[in-house]
Amino acid sequence: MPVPTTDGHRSEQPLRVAIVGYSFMGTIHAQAWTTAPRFFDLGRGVDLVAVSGRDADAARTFADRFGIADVEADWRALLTRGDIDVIDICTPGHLHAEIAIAALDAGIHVLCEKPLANTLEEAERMDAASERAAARGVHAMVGFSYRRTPALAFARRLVTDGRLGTIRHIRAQYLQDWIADPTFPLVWRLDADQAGSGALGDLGAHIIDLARFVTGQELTGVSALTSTFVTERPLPTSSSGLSATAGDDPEDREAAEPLTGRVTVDDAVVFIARTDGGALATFEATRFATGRKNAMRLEVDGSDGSLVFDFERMNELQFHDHTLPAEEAGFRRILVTEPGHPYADAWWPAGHGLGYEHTFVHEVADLARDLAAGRAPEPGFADGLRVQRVLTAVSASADAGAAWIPLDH
Ligand code: SOE
Repeated sequence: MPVPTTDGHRSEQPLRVAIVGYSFMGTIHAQAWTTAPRFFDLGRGVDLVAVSGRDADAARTFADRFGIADVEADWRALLTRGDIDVIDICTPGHLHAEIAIAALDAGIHVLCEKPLANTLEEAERMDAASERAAARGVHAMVGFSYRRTPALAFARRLVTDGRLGTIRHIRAQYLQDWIADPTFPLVWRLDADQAGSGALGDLGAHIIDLARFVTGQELTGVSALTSTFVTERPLPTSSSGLSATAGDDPEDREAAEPLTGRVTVDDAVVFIARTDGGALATFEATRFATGRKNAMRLEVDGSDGSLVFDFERMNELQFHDHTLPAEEAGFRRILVTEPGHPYADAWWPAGHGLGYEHTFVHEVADLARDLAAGRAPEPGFADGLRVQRVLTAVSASADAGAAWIPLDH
């Protein structure tokens, strides 16, 4: 179903998108694709052409919810239909490489959820495929959606404009608590074969990318510790997004105890790092910070000022201008909702604020505009690969008892 553009006209040639995966990320991406052309000038509409997923009934329900005409049981069918411009990969990580490389080789643009891959080897192959494709005008983006939070895009602008001076410290945390209960079931995000890693890849990847995005610096070495606090969990009977239910084996209702399985990923990670700009950095990612729901926090301290951000107050940025007289300086709260702030003028009057889903709307809007202009979108697979190198070094360091692992970008 073609979606109207901001000027109310139906474009003759909408951007035709297929989504692979229909759970939490698939849903928020579908919502984003549907909303983006209504608020941003993409030069054309967007047509959600097809969805692909394992469970045909669930995929059909998803398709009906978003007005998507076709359900393909096998994502490979998307490659040969000839009516798809972008494949949007919202699957668990173990499927990213195969789908992304096949799509790019077939001449179809790709948006791929983060982390880019489950292994460095996969990420390298994906980056090579994206370079091959770019030479033919076919592009790939990795879904580090938080880059499109207005306050974080504004933070980057302040750093780029020199308002922080020389960066000395980066302090990044991503704190959630959705698996703190030991009876929470063994969902795919807790299975290394599907997810690659745990809090590290799921949450750590975001804050590594954000540290790079906001400061423009790369990590040059890491020393890390990880922990898995709950090693055995009940098997799920159903799951959707971050919620799930556990129960008896449906095949054996006589079973006295729920069947359990082993958690094969980290529950939490902490690591220190140095950057190529001479800063010291600390990172922490956990799903066990009770009371913290989506506390993605970033602090940056520079010689001329400091920034503080917390996604649980995502419309605000704290800024201390250290060049002011001491009597006048101090952190002040900037409400990042003025028309001059990134993305803000597309939405509501100042102070009315945005939410989690808007970051995804901004992501697909930027992608659509870049594709229309023939530009490579950011972050590309090269960014995903850089983050993957850090994830791999963090795992290697933790395995070696917090050994220092240098990184060569
Ligand atoms: C789960 O921890 C999760 O959904 C992540 O996978 C997303 O990337 C993040 O945006 C919210 O939390």
